[in-house]
Amino acid sequence: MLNTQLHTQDYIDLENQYNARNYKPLDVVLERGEGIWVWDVEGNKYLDFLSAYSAVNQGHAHPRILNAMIEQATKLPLTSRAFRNNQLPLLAKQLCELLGYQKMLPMNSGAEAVETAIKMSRKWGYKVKGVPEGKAEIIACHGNFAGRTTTIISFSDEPQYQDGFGPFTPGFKLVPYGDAEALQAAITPNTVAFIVEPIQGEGGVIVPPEGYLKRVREICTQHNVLLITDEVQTGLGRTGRLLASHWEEIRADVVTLGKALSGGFYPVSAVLADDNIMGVFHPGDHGSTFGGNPLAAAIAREALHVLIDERLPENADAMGTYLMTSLRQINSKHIKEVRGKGLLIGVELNEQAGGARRFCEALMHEGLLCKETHHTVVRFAPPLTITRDEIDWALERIERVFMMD
Ligand code: IF1
Repeated sequence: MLNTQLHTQDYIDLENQYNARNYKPLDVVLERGEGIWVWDVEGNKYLDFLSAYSAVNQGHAHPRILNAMIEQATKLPLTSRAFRNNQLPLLAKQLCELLGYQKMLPMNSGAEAVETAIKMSRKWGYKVKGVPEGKAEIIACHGNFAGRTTTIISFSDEPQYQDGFGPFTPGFKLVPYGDAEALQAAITPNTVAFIVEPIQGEGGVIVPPEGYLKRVREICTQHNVLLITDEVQTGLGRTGRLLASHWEEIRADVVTLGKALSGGFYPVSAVLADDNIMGVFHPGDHGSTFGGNPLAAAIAREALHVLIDERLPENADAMGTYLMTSLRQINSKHIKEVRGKGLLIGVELNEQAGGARRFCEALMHEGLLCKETHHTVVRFAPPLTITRDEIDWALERIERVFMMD
């Protein structure tokens, strides 16, 4: 079967027949991407307003990252960590210097970075803080999202993410998001860490009150609790700063990164921390076959260079402000609130709007791809390379769609 003869419906049928039904994607079958644009198998062009959940902050198929990938792929893709390679040390130095940490630990998916942060803070709790063995507690927030592993879903409060997957990993406690005093009240002598997204993405693009992270930082310091910021989605320019926590000028003890760390070419994630925390890991304690492989490291090195050279956080800040301001001016009966930071924007719809999905489908027919979250929120997160003219192009279509009945 030559795939040049297949059309949209054929791919949908094949996927439905042979692939697990754990997603319900829009019925668009993409085959090519360049910058902010993607093309489907029928030749239709779309503006990608999701950026693979912020993994392609640098735009699709960025030529510089592509070259780095090809060059490394032809030389040496994988060594395993049983041997050293000549890419990982350079990525480690670059990432640590860029974000101001003493050490990094490379993994692949965002969930693995979070798992690593959890293991690291538990071990820090026992070996450094002196928490009795088996008693470590980690506090997270209601509405959190940090991935799909069994341990991570153990602290999810989204029923669907847990349903049928127990028994769960103990040792987690939830507090309301945006409420620093609730965190303070929940801390016990056995609390080792607080894990928080600077903006909750999956939770519906929830921006906490100003000063929240600053206060959280103070509380964690005061109680000798590690502050873990999960910047897998908000990190690397998305919100208009290199890290979203830079908006409040705070420095977390542990940072998780993923998604855009590779510009979308490859799954690459990392955890950052200083020696006094990362030092709890000794040879053999933790690892991954693919984590820190030379292909991943070469891609991530270039993906980071592109972010800086093209001033993508700055562009996200400027374009995000413009997009958000313009969205707020749309006079639609369906829109309840527009919120976000930089180019991570959520449009919350009214109860009567009939759900966000139909707006995403209508936007797709207008040539704009985006994804609903939590049924009532349409999320807008284009690549950070987007220009003002391109935002105007999008706004014209967004406005038309939000004016429908
Ligand atoms: C899915 C949303 C985005 C994340 C944060 C860790 C991870 C994620 C803050 C794990 C992943 C994803 C995964 C993807 C959908 C998605 C998502 F819709 F759930 F909310 F991005 F907006 N921390 N987010 O947002 O990273 O292991 O996936 O690499 O699971 O369907 P991962």
